Amino acid sequence: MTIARRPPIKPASRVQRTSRVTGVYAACLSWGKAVSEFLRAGRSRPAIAQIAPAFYAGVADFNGDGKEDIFLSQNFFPTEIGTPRYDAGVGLLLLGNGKGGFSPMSSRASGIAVFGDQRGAAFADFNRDGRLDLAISQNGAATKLYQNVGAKKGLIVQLAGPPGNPNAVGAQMRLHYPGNRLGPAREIQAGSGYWSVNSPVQVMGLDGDADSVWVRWPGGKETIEPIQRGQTKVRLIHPN
Ligand SMILES: [Ca+2]
Ligand SMILES: [Ca+2]
Repeated sequence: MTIARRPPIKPASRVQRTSRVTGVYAACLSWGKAVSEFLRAGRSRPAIAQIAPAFYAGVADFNGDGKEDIFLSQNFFPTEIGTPRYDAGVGLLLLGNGKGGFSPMSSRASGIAVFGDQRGAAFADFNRDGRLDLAISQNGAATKLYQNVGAKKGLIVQLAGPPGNPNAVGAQMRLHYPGNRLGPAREIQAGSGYWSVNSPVQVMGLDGDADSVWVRWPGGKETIEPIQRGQTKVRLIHPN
């Protein structure tokens, strides 16, 4: 893995101006076991993750090691009169160890440095190279798009859902490995934080040679799709 030697993520482009604040949030208690583990385990919650409020906590495998990581968008500028703005964060990537522990990456190591009033964020593999990319919005400033250049490539999984739900929102998926070992669960969701949504096309990090993809579809049906060693993408269709 090259993540320690060069930044895994680099700025790709500025996208657009973002929204204005319409509410006040102390912190974003987002979804996923990874987030709940992170919030529950004080020993795994490093100080740098607490130096500013976070509006977005996204769970995905940003370095492609098969273990879920967390990205926090940070800061909050429009505080009440008499309270200084919270501006100590630059966006924080925390690498998971698969056991509920998370280690923060420095901005220099991750390549992520957003100095403004961060709000929503979303992940997607916009260039389809098997590495998950990240967009981070700011209140009153440009949205930043970071292209992941250091992650190990993962398996791109696209689901075709049932009528009325073409992206299979609500589906869960896990990679299966020899020895009946399962990777972390990923869920397709229709919202991922403040005015943002992740791509329904998932990049599943590989922790070895997976042999199949397990999916629990909206409605409860379960399928197991074999995959070949070295396969880079798979498209699965809802079992009507
Ligand atoms: Ca990871
Ligand atoms: Ca990518």
